[in-house]
Amino acid sequence: MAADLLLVFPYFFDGRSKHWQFPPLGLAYIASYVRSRGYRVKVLDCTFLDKQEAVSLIGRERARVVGVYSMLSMVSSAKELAAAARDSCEAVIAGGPMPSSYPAMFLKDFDVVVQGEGEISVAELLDKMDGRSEPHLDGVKGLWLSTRMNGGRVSFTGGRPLVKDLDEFPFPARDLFDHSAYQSYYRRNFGYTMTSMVASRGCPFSCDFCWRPDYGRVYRVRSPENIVQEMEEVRNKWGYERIWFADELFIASKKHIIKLCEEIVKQRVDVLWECLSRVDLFDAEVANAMKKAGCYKVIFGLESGDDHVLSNLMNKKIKTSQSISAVKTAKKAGMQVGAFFILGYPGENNQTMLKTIRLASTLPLDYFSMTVPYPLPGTGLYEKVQDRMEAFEWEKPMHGWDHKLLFKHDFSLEKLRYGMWKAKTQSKLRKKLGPFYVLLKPYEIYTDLKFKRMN
Ligand code: B12
Ligand code: SF4
Repeated sequence: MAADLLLVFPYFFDGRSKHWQFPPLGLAYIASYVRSRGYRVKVLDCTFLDKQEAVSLIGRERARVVGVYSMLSMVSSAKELAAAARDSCEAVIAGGPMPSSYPAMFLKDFDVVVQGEGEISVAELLDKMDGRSEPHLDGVKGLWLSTRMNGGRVSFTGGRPLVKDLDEFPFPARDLFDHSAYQSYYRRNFGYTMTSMVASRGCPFSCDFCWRPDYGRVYRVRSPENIVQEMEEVRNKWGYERIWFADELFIASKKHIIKLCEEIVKQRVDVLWECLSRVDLFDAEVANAMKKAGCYKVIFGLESGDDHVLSNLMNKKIKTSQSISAVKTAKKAGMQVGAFFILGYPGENNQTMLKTIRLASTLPLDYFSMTVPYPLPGTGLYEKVQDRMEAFEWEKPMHGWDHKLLFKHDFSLEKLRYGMWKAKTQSKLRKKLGPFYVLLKPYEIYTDLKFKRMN
């Protein structure tokens, strides 16, 4: 029987890179919620498919409503797949990070754009189409209605209030995804299996470069019992060995994280996990509790090695002394430590960038990524450079050395790439040479000078 709702993840993995791939949790959450209201739901996850296959599966399914996810790197394929669905369904709807921040960009190709948290908006939309409630879509909050759906004019039905208690949502519908494909990809490339989970939604901070329109600044967290129950399911039912917590702010309160760790230990969940953390919320007590509960890796958003850049340009509200202390504390607790840095934030100079390069290469990090600033629509960073934007959409995910400047910068991409290469090289050499690294100090001074001279 045809599905009431077909949810499409329009991402086609090229198979060439070796990066993380996860079933999209947003779609899995919508699927489980809508299913709990009695609708038939299917998911078309294109990660391991090719486009032709996806197009013909959409046509064959003939679902009543087709919902397509989109983030920055998927706008064109989301639109292509929407076009493929158009003739065989009653409505094509869009949702996810890009449609939430730029509904107008999707209203030509889609009938409805769902802005923000999707579970209840989609369920109420299906109720209308199914005749369970009176048919006018303007009664459903969080929808942008296209001209086709609204008598020739675009309209917005008003903001969707956030659900207060996240425990009310059923766990994401993992049964709708092909775990064997994900797991064999992980085994082949990493030697273990890992999938993602989210324990909270939203973040009360306002870092200048960070984009969060789906859940905004209101922070909501699931109860420790509810989180641990899902961890058990991921481990025991789906067989994943590791979990990556994809939360924007995994550690927001010491009390909560310690309770969560105690619950994991109490329930004896035999799974390793990793998460992101801010440095100001991380101390020895938290680190030890996390390690005991199976956290083997923590990744910090350190961003810069200069306090002025951190507070005045990035609004990160941390200091480099806190970064250094958090990394050391995590190492002492026996965790692997990763970090993110941004090099060349608008307003930076040679000195501040060299401080970042030095911090990244001197801290005892197991891994770090350094990128150029990426202005995501809707952020302070984007506002600062919007009149200098040269490219907008990222056709493909950008990793490693693949970076590209999306705006006309005071620094060349070549200089920033050189800075990133210098940070990586210095860090490798320090690790290799230990105390003998002093012998390479002239090399560091020479490359500092070269970096300064580049435009
Ligand atoms: C996990 C993750 C990844 C994973 C995998 C993605 C996946 N398969 O899930 C990895 C690590 C591979 C990844 C990579 C990238 N990511 Co990413 N990623 C995330 C992260 C941390 C969590 C996503 C998640 O699971 N959220 C939890 C679920 C429950 O929320 P949700 O997805 O928003 O879904 C809700 C609503 O959006 C809505 N909704 C979602 N989908 C749909 C669909 C329909 C039809 C409807 C109606 C509603 C709806 O309802 C959902 C439930 O409430 C987010 C940040 C975040 N916290 O959201 C960034 C995020 C989505 N990524 C982002 C970016 C930029 C990237 C990269 C482009 C970065 C790069 N290095 O190049 C790549 C591109 C990858 C690709 N494949 O093309 C940005 C997107 C910004 C934007 N405006 O589009 C985000 C928001 C991070 C950020 N703040 O910068 N990412
Ligand atoms: S970077 Fe992290 S702490 Fe800052 S606003 Fe984004 S999610 Fe919150």
